[in-house]
Amino acid sequence: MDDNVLYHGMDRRTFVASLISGCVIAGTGMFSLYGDSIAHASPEITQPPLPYKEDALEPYISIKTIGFHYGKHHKAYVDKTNELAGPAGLGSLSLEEIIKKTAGSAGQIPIFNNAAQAWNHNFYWQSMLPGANKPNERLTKMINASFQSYDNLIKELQNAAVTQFGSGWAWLVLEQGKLKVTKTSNADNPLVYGQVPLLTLDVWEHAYYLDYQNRRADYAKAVLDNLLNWEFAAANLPKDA
Ligand code: MN3
Repeated sequence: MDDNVLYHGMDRRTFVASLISGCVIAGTGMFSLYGDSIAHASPEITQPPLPYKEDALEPYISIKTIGFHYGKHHKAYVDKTNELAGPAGLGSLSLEEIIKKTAGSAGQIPIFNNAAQAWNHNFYWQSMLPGANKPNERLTKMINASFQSYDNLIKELQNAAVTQFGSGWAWLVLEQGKLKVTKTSNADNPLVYGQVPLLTLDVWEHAYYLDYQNRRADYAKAVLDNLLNWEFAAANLPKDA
């Protein structure tokens, strides 16, 4: 075997010196060098724990849906991001950095899709909370300025959720100091448009099909009326917005 392959481009003397100084670690069936592993290591993107128990959003979202959605779909996006980002030289970046770095790059679509989906789901779980809560005074003023009323905002979010064609997301974002409702397709994400996401609603079929089958509107209404986490939205507002 070619030494250059085995030792990642280092000559044998450097390799042995690295071994002695403790800078070589055993990887999966082959040696990987420490310096090399900083540039190419698998990133350690982790799936944050759910902020509540799996049955906490019942009866609006069932424990069965959460089990599949968090335990299978979301986990798969995190795993795939870790699998793809390291070999692409993005191993030392945070999830948000991976998203921004790969957005719009034709050769990196699979990495972007998985990283953005991992991030979007992190954000989605936090966008919901069992038990009704309301926007604080600061957010209420901003909502009234942009939508005239809270009810109008909810109508716009409902409309975005229902009219998103195919898989995607409905969002409440801050753009140039004003609140705005948007929708994105598939994995796409407001971060790459310079917007600040405040809340999101997953409208992929896997988010609602077990509970609502084809009735996306009923799922959206149930979440918007009962589960929005306005404390999370307020915490996402920049201090100077
Ligand atoms: Mn989803």
